[in-house]
Amino acid sequence: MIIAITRQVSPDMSACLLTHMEREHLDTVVAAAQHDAYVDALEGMGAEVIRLPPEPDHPDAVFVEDTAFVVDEVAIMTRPATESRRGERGSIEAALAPYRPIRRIEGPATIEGGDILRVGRRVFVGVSTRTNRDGLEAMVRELDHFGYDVRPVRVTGCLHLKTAGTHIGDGVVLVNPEWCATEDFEGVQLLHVDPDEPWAGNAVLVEDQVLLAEGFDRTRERVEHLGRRVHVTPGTELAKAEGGLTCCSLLLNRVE
Ligand code: CIR
Repeated sequence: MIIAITRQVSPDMSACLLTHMEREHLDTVVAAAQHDAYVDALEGMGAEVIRLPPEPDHPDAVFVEDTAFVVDEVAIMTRPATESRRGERGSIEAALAPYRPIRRIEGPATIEGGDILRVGRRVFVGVSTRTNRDGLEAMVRELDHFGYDVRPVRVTGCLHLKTAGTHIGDGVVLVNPEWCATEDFEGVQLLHVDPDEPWAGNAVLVEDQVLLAEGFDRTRERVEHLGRRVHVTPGTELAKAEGGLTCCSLLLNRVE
């Protein structure tokens, strides 16, 4: 069973951080409806969803993925690069504490969950504007003794590594090769997104099912061609805050 920790959209979401995108009008009512659809989709895929209340003082708090990285052995609280996002961590740590021992990344490391891509026992860490080399090294220290092989991947054209690519099961990473150094991926198979769908690489894997954002039909065909069952959900309003699908949940295996 997969547990998905989610958090409702902040009423102040339109004040979100933006790095690679221009600010557009963001309708928080539409964003909240899309978030509800996302939660429904996760439930439809068999996840048990925990819905945390919104954080009115943290516009980006819906993007819970960035505050932690969870494996079966441990939950590691990250250290977001922007001070404004660090206050999101307390409530996430409290939500994770019943399930995992907690570790915390300390400065000068900065690292955000959107830059951490696990494929089995390999953990790829995006070196980006949000995750620095100290962040990478901190992850090696935290995970090496559990037998995880942690390696860097250079992020070149987007916010986080997982904006560019995500694991869609069986060691396959769905990726936009324009946005990260794909030669840094070792030991995985790459499936490129359709070149006309640059944002399609951010997919959520629940067991053996894949959730894609609506509107990426050509990439969807590529994923289905691999035999995956694909679900879709609307993500346009959340995308205006530079967030994708993975950002909106922290997934963990229920470990007995
Ligand atoms: C930020 O800039 O931090 C938010 N507006 C978007 C975070 C998206 N998170 C993710 O890709 N994991």
